[in-house]
Amino acid sequence: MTTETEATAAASGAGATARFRENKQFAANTSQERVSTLANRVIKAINDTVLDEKVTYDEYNAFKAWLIRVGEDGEWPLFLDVWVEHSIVEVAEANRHGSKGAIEGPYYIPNAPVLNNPATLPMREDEPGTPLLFQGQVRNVAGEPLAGALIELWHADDAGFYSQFAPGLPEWNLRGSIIADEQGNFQINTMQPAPYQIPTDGACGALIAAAGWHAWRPAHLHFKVSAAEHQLITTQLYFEGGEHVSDDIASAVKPELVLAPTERADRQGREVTYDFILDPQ
Ligand code: MBD
Ligand code: FE
Repeated sequence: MTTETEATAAASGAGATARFRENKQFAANTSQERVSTLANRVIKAINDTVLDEKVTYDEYNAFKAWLIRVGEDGEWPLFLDVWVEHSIVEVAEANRHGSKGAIEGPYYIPNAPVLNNPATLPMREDEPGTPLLFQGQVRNVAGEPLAGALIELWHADDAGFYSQFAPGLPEWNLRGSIIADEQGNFQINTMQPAPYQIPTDGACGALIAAAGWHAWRPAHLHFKVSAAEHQLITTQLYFEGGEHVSDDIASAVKPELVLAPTERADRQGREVTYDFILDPQ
């Protein structure tokens, strides 16, 4: 048993909440009218549920207690990113033509170490798992290479844990910022991630258990890809045939985002090619 298995909901939730506060700027200039419209709709959706489903006082109090616990466990980022963010992405990319986007999730950290191409993500000397060579090109929608594009990649390890959100992992384990070459090409060596399980000991885990759902996301790689004068895309890639590719609890899998790696000629792991296409700004 490694120290990673001691990861707790409260620790990863508190980390995700603190990170969110540090990183995000909020839409402070939203009009009164817009706030009123959105708040009224959410409140109405809850009231409609109560009336349609004839929610009892016991159920209302269980709901209230659960909401309080979500905050105590620091799991608002996790809850929202698992059950809401996929719709935000759908709205955000309605008019984009480049590569499909996917949810960011709660575990992005900006300013990971910059690595020149070809790159190897920071990892432990004895990092467990199957080596994965991830390579491709960044282009614009006209098919022209985007020299010097930035590919930020972060993902879980072979046990399903993210550095900085589980104990016992080096700070930047399996996180890096890779600069594509003059042809927009990149080659990144990493380790195949494992599926991710929502912490079972927090408020989200309690909801999942009470509802009889499963707690899993398929194995995935997270990306932010950007280039001058182009729209940044946030996306994820998955692995064909992997567990939970067809029933991701976060509803974030799209067919265009499923990779089919092949065994490398040198038999030193697997490799796959995927190109990122960015829309103009
Ligand atoms: C993850 O790794 C993730 O990507 C999302 C969206 C939610 C929880 C954990
Ligand atoms: Fe993730």
